[in-house]
Amino acid sequence: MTEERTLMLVKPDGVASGHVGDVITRIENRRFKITAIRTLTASPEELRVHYQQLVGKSFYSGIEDFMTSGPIVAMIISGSDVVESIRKMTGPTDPAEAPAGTIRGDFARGWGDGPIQNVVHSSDSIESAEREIKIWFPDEK
Ligand code: YYY
Ligand code: MG
Repeated sequence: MTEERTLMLVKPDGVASGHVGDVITRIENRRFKITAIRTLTASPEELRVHYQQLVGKSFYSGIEDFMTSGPIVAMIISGSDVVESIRKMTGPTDPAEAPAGTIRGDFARGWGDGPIQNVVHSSDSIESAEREIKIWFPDEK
């Protein structure tokens, strides 16, 4: 049980539908600490670094259009085993598959054709978290 940190983004659909507070409440209820938070609109350049493993995919342009379509809220969350815990709270990628009780299961609104709109991003490993934190919080150590 080591102290670690992760990155969460509330995506444009989560901000537009008013779920920033719900997401923060869930994080705090689990006794994790939000150690940095900012609202921003992502640039295509930042997103290409963030989603570097998806840039070559046919659906990437849809992800870019969606993720740059409105403001997002970026957070650094700290705590014991926080990376895995926040991934579990996030739920599976496809909101139609996401169980009740997960952020995606409870708050995603629409799915079907086009980019998946699944409310939040969370880092999938400690290494990803440290890489992604540098993109959205360039002044953080
Ligand atoms: O980590 P997670 O967000 O659950 O999924 P990834 O496989 O890393 O994909 C990142 C992001 O890309 C996903 O949240 C939605 C979007 N996406 C998509 O729109 N269409 C796909 N077929 C795969 C991923
Ligand atoms: Mg991922």
